[in-house]
Amino acid sequence: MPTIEVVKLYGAAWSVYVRIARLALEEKEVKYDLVEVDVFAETGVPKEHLTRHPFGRIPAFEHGDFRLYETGAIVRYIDDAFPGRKLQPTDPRARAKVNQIVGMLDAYAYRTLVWDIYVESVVSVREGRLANQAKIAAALPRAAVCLSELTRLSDSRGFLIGDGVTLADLYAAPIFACFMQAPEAALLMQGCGKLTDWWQRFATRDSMSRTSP
Ligand SMILES: N[C@@H](CCC(=O)N[C@@H](CS)C(=O)NCC(=O)O)C(=O)O
Repeated sequence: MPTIEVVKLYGAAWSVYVRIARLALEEKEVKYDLVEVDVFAETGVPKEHLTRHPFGRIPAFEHGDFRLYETGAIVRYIDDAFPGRKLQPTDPRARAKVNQIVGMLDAYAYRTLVWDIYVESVVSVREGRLANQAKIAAALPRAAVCLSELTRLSDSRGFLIGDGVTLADLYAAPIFACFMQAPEAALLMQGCGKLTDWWQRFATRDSMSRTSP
C-alpha cells in the first residue's frame, strides 16, 4: 500500500493568499487540513510558524515532509504534483499571460484593491474606525489601471485566460471577493463588463463557496 502523504495548509480563512492556495486544492480535488495560525496575535507570530515561514506570513504548506511557503510556489506545486484538471495552460503564450496576470495581481492589485480600498472602506467601518479617505483617494487611479489592464489582458471565453480555470482566476477571485464589497467598486467597474461577467460566473463556483471566509 502506498503511503498517503497528508496535505496541510497553515493560515487563516480570511486571508486572500490562503484562499488562493485553498482554491487550487479545491479545484484539483486534493484533500487537505487547514491549520489555523494567527499571524496578528498580540504575542506576535507563533514561534512554530516561523519554522515554516521565516517571514511570518501565511500560507505555509506541507505535503508529507515537503514544505513550501510563497503562494506562487505552492499553487504551481499543487498543479504539478496532483492529478486532475490542469491550472496552467501548456501553450507558451497562454501560460505567459496567466503568469503575467498573476504577477500583476500580486505586485499591484492586491495592495491597491484589498488594503487601500477594501480594508479602508469596508473593514475599517466594520471595526468602528474612520476610513482613511486620503489613502482611498490615492488608490483610485492605481485601481483603475489594475482593472483596465486585467480587462485588456483577459479573454472572454468564460475564464480570464482560455476556456478553463487557471491560476489567473484563482489569484483574481479572492481579491475580487474583497474589492467588490467596497462602495468604490461600482464606479471603478464601469466599462469593465468583461470582468463583471467573469466575476458573476466565477463567484458561484463550488470552490468559491467551499473557501468562503
Ligand atoms: N508573498 C506572500 C504574501 C503572503 C501574505 O502577504 N499573506 C498575508 C495574509 S493575506 C500575511 O501573512 N500577512 C501578515 C503580515 O502582513 O504580517 C505569498 O505569496 O504567499
